[in-house]
Amino acid sequence: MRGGGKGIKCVTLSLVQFKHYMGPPITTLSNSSTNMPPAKYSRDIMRATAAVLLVLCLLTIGHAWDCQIVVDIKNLMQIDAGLGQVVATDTSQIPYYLVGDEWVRLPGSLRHITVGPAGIWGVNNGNLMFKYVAGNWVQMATGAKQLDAGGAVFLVGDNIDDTPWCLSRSASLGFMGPDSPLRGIMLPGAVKYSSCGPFGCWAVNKNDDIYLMSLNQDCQNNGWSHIDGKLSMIEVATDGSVFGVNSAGQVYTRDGITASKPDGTGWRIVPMYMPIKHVTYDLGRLWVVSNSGFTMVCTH
Ligand SMILES: [Ca+2]
Repeated sequence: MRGGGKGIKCVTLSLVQFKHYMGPPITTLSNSSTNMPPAKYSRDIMRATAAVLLVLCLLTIGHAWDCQIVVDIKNLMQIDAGLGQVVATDTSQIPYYLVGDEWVRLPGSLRHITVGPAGIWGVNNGNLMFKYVAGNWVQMATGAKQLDAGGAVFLVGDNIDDTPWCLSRSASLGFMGPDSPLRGIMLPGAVKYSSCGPFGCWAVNKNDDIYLMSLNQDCQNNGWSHIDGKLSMIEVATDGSVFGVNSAGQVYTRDGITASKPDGTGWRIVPMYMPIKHVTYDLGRLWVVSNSGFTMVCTH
């Protein structure tokens, strides 16, 4: 399936118009002997219009994503990709890890899972937080609603009251069980979903307002900066790319993000044929989960 978006539809439309302008209506005009010059003029205008439309649409297609439905998994709740790995949970709270085309079931029951430089982490229905260690889940003492291992060194979770916090690089990498030293540092503000990358952590609050914070490996920071727009979830890739979904199910990506301009330059829509509830990006692949339970992987 090509779910890449308006670019494909646009070319189809312009070819139909092109055919329409170059076909029978033009001939009819040309054959009406009473009015040759205007007919030729009209034909030229129409040709030019069709050509311009075609060029515009080909420009659009340059930004389009080509999406394929992932047929081997259904009813995903959420998906996360990082460092070449892909993990997901479904609506029955079963965690999965992608191997080849096969979605291998991981042990336990989770409603949120994340993979990245900080390892593989998850949260269960009771807001208990776990790290994947030697093929099993070991529990961390702190509760969380959602967390992200996508930062270069640390992860940020959101407690059930939306209080964000940060685990230092040494604590997140070194965590191996209940006896590990644990120093979570509370962050200011209230966020419902957050995700970290090499140039900072992005978050959204309960009003879908968007914020960005830069943290060092010991969680030192200068607070949140407000970013324009509204999103209901947001994910940062290991390369710093940012993708999010708004309450209408539209997917957006942030343009112009660099180390020296971590907030980028503006939002750009990623056209999708159906409403999307979750998105993640890693190594050229955009993974999306639709409201209706389809999972698609998109490239461009
Ligand atoms: Ca992530």
